[in-house]
Amino acid sequence: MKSFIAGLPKAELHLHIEGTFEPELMFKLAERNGITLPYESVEALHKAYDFNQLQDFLDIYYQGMNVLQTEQDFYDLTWAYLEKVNAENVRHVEIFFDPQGHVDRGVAFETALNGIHSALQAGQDKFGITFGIIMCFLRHLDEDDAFKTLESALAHKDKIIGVGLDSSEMGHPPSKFQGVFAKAREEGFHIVAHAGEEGPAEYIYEALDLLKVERIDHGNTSMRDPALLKRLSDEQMPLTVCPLSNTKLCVVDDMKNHPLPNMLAAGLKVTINSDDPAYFGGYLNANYEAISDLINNDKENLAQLAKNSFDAAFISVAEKQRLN
Ligand code: ES4
Ligand code: ZN
Repeated sequence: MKSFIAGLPKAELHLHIEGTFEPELMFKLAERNGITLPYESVEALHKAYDFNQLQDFLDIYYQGMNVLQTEQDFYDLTWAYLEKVNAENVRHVEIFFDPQGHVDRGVAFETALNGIHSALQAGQDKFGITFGIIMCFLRHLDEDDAFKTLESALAHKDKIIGVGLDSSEMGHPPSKFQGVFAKAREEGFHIVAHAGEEGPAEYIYEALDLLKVERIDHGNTSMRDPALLKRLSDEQMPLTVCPLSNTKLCVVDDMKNHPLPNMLAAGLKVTINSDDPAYFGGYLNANYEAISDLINNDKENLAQLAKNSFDAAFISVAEKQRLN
């Protein structure tokens, strides 16, 4: 099954580039930038990756990204990810970055964006991996801050295809960002949002109705609402599901109880993704492997999930057919 999964052409649609920051590279860049990490070793850092909920992870994730200072750092981070997924037969990536996580500590929007973009361009040239960049607003910050971030992005529409919403979900519903997403839509950006990872099904309705998302990132708590499941199925609204993230952040208590089979039974357009692979213990193939048993190691089901990843991507029909 491992080799079948490895051989499938796949797209990754839910990946935070800052979440691909492996401890080894973190220590290397910390040294290059004269930063002392609050951990003695790679092993000590690994040991800190023990989370009971989303916020536990986010605290460590924001601490880790402090090491990223220069355009070269962002390039090296992105390049390391591309080398990994190229070996996994990932053919297309749509990756998130968190501009506010950098700008708020004095690193220019362009430093992050240009480093990420030039590595993706090099990856397309060398490996043939096509790409899009989606910037996410941090939902724990206010809407004014998101508006400022959107303003910064307008000069870079050639490099940014979409806008998303991430960070601490509880207490920060999509409705808080209705205005800035309306503006992002007017400006022609694709729209996605994390919803229903920890937050209630109500947040998924808000993402659909108020933000007018084209995909739901996670969407797990839709399982509690049959009417919502019917709607997601009727609309064939893609869900970017992240199995290893779900168990690592205790959204799901055990992979045996992952809702994926029920999502498929409900007719949802599910895709499999890695979210923050350096923190959650596996890249894309590992996420497919994690759920393979749950769908009886059925090759047709696995191939369908991979096909869904192209169907749900922000690419033309011709590209979907070429890549899949
Ligand atoms: C995230 Cl797993 C997850 N959820 C919400 N925000 C995030 N940012 C990075 N990873
Ligand atoms: Zn995510």
